[in-house]
Amino acid sequence: MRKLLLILLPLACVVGCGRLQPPAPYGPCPTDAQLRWQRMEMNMFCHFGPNTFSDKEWGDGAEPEDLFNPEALDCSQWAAVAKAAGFRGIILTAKHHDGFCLWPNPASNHTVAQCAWRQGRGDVLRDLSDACRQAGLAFGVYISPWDRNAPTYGTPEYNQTFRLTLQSALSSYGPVFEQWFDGANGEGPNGKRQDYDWPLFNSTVAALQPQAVIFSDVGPGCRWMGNEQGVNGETCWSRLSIQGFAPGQKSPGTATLNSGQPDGTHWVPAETDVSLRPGWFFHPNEKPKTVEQLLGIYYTSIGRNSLLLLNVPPDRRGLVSAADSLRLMEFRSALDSIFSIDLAQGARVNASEERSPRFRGANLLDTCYDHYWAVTDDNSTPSVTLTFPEPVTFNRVMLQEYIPLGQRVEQFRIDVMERGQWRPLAQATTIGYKRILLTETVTAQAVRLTIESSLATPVINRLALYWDGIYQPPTPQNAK
Ligand code: FUL
Repeated sequence: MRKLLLILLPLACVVGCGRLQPPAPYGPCPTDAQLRWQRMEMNMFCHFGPNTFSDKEWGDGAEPEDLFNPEALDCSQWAAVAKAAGFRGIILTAKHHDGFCLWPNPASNHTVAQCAWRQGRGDVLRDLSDACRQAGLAFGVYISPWDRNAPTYGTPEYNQTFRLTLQSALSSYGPVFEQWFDGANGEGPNGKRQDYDWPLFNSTVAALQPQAVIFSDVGPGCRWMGNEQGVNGETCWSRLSIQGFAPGQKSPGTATLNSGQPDGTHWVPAETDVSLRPGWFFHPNEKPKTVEQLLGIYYTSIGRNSLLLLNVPPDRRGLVSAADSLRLMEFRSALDSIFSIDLAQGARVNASEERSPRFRGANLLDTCYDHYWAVTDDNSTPSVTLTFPEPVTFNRVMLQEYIPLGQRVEQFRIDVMERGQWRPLAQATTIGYKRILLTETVTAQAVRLTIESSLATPVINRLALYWDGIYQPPTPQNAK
């Protein structure tokens, strides 16, 4: 008997203690900076520069510096609009393809320092980084390697010029949360294309701003999701195999970028860049998207495991236009009206299994990010039922995987109980950081989530239900 105890006791401890421990991470996982970035959910993009004044989308680099003349520039107004709309950070086109630098870049002769605006002493990066700091917003920069003005573009020397450009932009304006690299690689003033030195560019950013998440078609911090319409894949993995690929023409196909890869070797989550207006730069004749369109984009970006980077182009005065700020406030109030009441709160939660009381099913209703539901390691198909004191009416189901431990779920379903009968409501593939399902309107006594397939034991930290009376998803009849 003693012998048996001696064998069984350590065994029980191994099993029991394992249940007390969190599940082991699965596959590549986000860094702290990537996790912080993902949790920002919605950031503002600002395309601003000579194109704002020439009414173009791509300048040719020959624009006179004095064209840039935002007489009423007020970055604190941009920040105030961004803050009120619920953005967490702002990314500015510090240098677009025309090469004009919105800050006095010593590595270029085509900058704010060469123009009459503010007697050559203006600095939009200074103004915006200060305004962001004061408003409690993060600050990021877009810097295009394609340069239609730089005389050395198309020669190895340009890579060094671009390194100095990065050095100047990234060392004088405080912390930068995201460095946005455009993969565009057209011809420069001498008709040549540049062979970009991406390892040099990325290492320069990493040395100066180690916390900055680097965006490009293939990361390494986050990836382009393959289109500029705001539509991520219904299946969207945050993993991607990036070895042997580069931004631009050497990137994986757009379909791969749109859905990521379940077996991808790196954590490179999707970012959705899309403009509030038809163009990226401000054009007086264009109008902002409708609230309906913005809600649609919200669902196909944030609702499909992506961060939303919404472009709000300041106008020629250097201000966010009244039409745009009004539309953003309408968008914000629509989001608040949909997502401020989680109809799942107050439900009784019954999980098919709980790893231990610490990882109980009720954690799904707990809004603390680090509280999640988990089961034992060999169980990858658990289910959990929420039973309501009174039937609830909803048409949106929101789920979150606890991504610090990786992304796992590859198929799940939602069933509902109406008048004592269970019936299927929805089935979908990935969850990731956040997934929002658009369902028919249903009044249910209970809701059941079943994980049907998962690459490793699932780790889910949120299940919420909402009612959206504003956005009508396209049906086959009304789809364009
Ligand atoms: C593209 C650019 O060519 C567009 O002008 C814009 O900046 C967009 C965000 O990225 O590659």
